[in-house]
Amino acid sequence: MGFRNNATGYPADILQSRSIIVKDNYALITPDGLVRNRIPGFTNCEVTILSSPKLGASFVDYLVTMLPGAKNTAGFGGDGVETFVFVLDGSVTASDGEQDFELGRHGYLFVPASRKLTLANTAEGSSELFLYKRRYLPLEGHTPYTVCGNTDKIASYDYEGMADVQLTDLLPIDDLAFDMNFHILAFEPGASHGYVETHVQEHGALILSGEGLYNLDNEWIPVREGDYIFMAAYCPQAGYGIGRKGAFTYLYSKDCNRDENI
Ligand code: UGY
Ligand code: MN
Repeated sequence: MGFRNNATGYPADILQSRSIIVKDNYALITPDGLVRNRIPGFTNCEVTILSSPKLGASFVDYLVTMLPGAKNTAGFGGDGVETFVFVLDGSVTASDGEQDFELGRHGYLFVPASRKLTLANTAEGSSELFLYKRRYLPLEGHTPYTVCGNTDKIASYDYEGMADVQLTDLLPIDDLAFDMNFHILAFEPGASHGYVETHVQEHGALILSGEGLYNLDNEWIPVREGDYIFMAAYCPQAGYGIGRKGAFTYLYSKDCNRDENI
């Protein structure tokens, strides 16, 4: 159901939803309930806002369908706001105002808060993007920089000693200039976290493939490709890869490298 899977009009069954919203704690947002948001600067784009401060997040996540000819030339972020784009499907030209980057499927670009991100669809059809912005927390003597990559070309590594759980880091993990990172976790069917995490960092997670059983504040919830999960600070969290659809993988953001204020 819903505009993202072209299933509008009367449903075959009663109205129902798998989405769960517990503000300031966690949310499961399924594709079915998403609606279009018109955002100034995004021309020929269908934009949906996922996490936002209204949900309890310090960041904003978006899904963007760039229709043929779509662009954002006004620029996204900048003036203290860092941005990140990940290509789920299709191809775009992304720029940090100084250099253009051609991003294909699973390509990404991080643009530091001193610059704006601009976008143009280069696919013949539509391109699907995951987009992120957050106010940057500066650290004296450290300056973040533009990072471009493609997750199909980055080596993953065993997650906390478990070979059937693979972790990929999208941004540098050894540079204090970065106040957040993006990662991909991939669980083979039957694999899981080693413990239920409880931590101060927040996550926005988009499930890229497979099915999982996810623990959010000690509720076990089935999730699958296309679902989006918000985990607020201190929300207990863990997952199992389940189902017959291959690895359960998700792209997620995590704040890092900063102390908490008192
Ligand atoms: O890095 C993390 O905190 C990650 N393991 N959390 C998660 O997958 N929910
Ligand atoms: Mn975590």
